[in-house]
Amino acid sequence: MPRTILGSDPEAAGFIITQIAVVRILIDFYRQKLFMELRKSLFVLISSVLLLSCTQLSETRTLALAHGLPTSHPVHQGIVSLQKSLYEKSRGKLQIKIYADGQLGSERETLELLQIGSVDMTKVSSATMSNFVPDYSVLNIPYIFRDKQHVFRTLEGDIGRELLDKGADFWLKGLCFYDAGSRSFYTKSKPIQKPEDLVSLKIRTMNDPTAVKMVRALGGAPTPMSFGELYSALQQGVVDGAENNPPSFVTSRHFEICKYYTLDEHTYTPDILIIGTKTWSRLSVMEKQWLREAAKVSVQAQRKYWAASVAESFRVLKKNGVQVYTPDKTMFVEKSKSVIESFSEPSLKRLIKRIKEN
Ligand code: EAX
Repeated sequence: MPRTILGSDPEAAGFIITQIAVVRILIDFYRQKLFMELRKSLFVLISSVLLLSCTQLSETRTLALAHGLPTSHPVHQGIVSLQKSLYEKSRGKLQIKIYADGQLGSERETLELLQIGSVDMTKVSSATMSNFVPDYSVLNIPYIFRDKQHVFRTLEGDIGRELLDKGADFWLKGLCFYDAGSRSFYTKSKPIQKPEDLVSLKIRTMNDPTAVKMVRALGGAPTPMSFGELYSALQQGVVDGAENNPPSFVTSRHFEICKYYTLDEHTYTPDILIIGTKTWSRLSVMEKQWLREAAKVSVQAQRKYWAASVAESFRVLKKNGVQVYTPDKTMFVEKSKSVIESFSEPSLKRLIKRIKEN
């Protein structure tokens, strides 16, 4: 009699049922496994998408900016306002890390680091810059500017723009100028009331041929060296004096050694914010725009810091017993005329003419 396995043989039926159960469990297991696998892949997919977008969101670029001034200096404060403004404009995507006080080297060394792309940005005096981009030397000619308004007008107009752009030919693109006021002599052992008082005095100059020529024309013995070396050079008598604007004289604490300051205001040598073209070319269009806008903001802020710092500098000088002289400038103007006359290169002569007529 035919019989169903189930009906006729309870043992066999039990075996089959067990087998079916096992198969079901196995199917369930594999289903679950498949589901898990799917879940896993989905998880991986979602997290990679999230991760990717987060990376994009948090992708920041930090530019290293090195300069030689102390952090109490108004030009440093201007750079801090650049840093803040850039952070705000880019919502933290483009940032600046500042290395002040010559931590990464002298102005000259820092410019070389920019050229090879090891440092991204710097702020130097246009005097130092003239060693790399010759056109800048005209800004350091004694008495080429009549007053600060003349300086601002020149630097804000075509001449300033052309100079900033010119740097790119030498891997040093200028972004903006900062106010560095006017420079005057300070000395250790005697006041300078007329150019003759400079005779036989060793005067530190910036590493700039025009500054060297000027001190020589006025009768002093020029001794070029970097700003960072100057305090101990004054202290040890390597030089008898130097020349600079009031905030630099004060924040460097050179006034602790030099007690005579003569406001002959021979030059209005400005400071320049520079970015290496190696770095500039790597920035996106947006990043370039943020940086340009932040530079503009910092120029206005820096002028205010500068004015406040000049006023404060004279208070500090007075409190510390520094004698400040206001000499008859015409003697200095006359004696330093040979500097401007020494410029014979036609393009520089044209530039000088344009500045004077500005
Ligand atoms: O660039 O070297 C100097 O005297 C400069 O005034 C200063 O470092 C700013």
